Amino acid sequence: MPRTIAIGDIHGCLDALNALLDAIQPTRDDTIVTVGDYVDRGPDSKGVLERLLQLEQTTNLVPLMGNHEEMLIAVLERQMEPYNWLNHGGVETMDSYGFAGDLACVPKSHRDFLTRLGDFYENDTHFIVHANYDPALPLAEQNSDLLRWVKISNVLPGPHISGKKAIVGHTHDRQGEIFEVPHLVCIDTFCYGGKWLTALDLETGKVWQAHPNGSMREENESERRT
Ligand SMILES: [Mn+2]
Repeated sequence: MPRTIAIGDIHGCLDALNALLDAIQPTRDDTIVTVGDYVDRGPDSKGVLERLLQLEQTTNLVPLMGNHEEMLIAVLERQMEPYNWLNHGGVETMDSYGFAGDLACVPKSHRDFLTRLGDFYENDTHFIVHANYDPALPLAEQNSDLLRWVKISNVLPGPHISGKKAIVGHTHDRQGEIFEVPHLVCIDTFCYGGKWLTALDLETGKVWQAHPNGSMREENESERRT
C-alpha cells in the first residue's frame, strides 16, 4: 500500500531529515508532503534543499511553501530588504551557502525549487498546509498570509468545511510534542530548538521523530489513528 507521510518544519536540520528518511525508506509509490520551512535557523539549509531535490527523484515529493521560503524568495528577488529575514534565521542560511557578498551562491536549481513549492496538499481524508487556514473557504481560495504566517496559538481554526482533518506545521511546541485536537494535528515539534523533527503517516497514524543530532526517538513510535 502506498503511504502518505507528512514531514514537519525542518529548518536546516539535515541530520534529522536524513535519519527520518532512513527510517521511513520512502518508495517511488509513497507520497511525502513536507510542510515547508526547510531553511533558516538550523545549521544546513543548503543541504536540506539539496536532499529534497534528490528526494524528488526517488519518491512522490509534494513540497509546500513556508513563510521562511517566502522570505528567502523575496530576498533573492530583491523584493525585500534582508534585515528582517536575517534576524529570523537567514544568517544561518547564508552561512550554509558560504555567502560572501553575492547572492549567486544560491544555485539556480535551489531557486527553481523554491518557486515551484505548493500551498496545500489534500487527499480524500486529510489536507496539509504550512500554518493555518480559513475553515469556511475551499483550499484553493485561501489567503496565502493565513496559510503561511498565522500561528494556531493565535487563531486555532475550527474544522474545515470539507470535513477533512488538517495537518499543519509552523507553530512549534517547545516541549517537542505533537499538538492534536480532533480536526487538526500540528507536527512542528521544534527540531531547530533541540527537540524533534516529526513525520506522520496519515493513514495509520504512525509517527517517526528524529533529533537534530540524527538519532531517532524510539519510544514515541506508536500506532495512532489520525
Ligand atoms: Mn513557519
